[in-house]
Amino acid sequence: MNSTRRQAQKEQVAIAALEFVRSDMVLGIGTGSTVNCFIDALAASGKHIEAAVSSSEATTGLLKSHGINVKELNLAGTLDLYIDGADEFDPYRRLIKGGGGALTREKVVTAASRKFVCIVDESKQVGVLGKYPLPVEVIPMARSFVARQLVAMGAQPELREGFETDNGNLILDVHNMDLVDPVGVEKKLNNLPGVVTNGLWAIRPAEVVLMASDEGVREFSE
Ligand code: A5P
Repeated sequence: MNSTRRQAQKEQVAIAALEFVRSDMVLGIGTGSTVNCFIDALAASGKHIEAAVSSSEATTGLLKSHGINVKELNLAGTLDLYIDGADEFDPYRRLIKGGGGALTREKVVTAASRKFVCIVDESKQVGVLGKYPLPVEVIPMARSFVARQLVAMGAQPELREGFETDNGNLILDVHNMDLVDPVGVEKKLNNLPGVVTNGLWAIRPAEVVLMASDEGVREFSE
């Protein structure tokens, strides 16, 4: 898919997501180019939200540039809704996320939210997760140890060069991980000392995926 078509789909799905937003909400907001379209659409819609809880410094900057009030998660309690993109989604709304490196805060805000509406263009749809390299955030001193464990699992970790997360950590992009059992892999990675977060959303998939295509926006939910 060419970049103009993809951009048009991101804008289309961003507008569709506005239907889930109520004016009294404290809304969780993710990170990435699709979410940036959503923030622009929210600002342009004139819809007022009470505040947003942001998943990254980049998102916080964009929200503030639109005059949207940003609230710390610690002061917000449970959120009704979280809106974010993904790098892949499967038929069970399980995801790979973290291409932008914001996976840890994204997973925390997901967990703090009652409903996760994931917004994607059609290039993100897969039958089985794993073509997109799986991001794993590690504390710096554990980088090599974790990489060896990932190799022992049959995968090929690659350090994301010159990148530091908002939490001061590193990202290993993991190629060729067998993700036929994404829940099992997510649990296994969660248990590796030194791993902060992995980019699998399988234990807690998105409740709703909105996918834009040339035929319009399709909703996947239970
Ligand atoms: C950010 O860390 C990611 O989880 C993003 O949600 C994901 O990479 C999707 O980004 P795009 O909307 O830019 O494709």
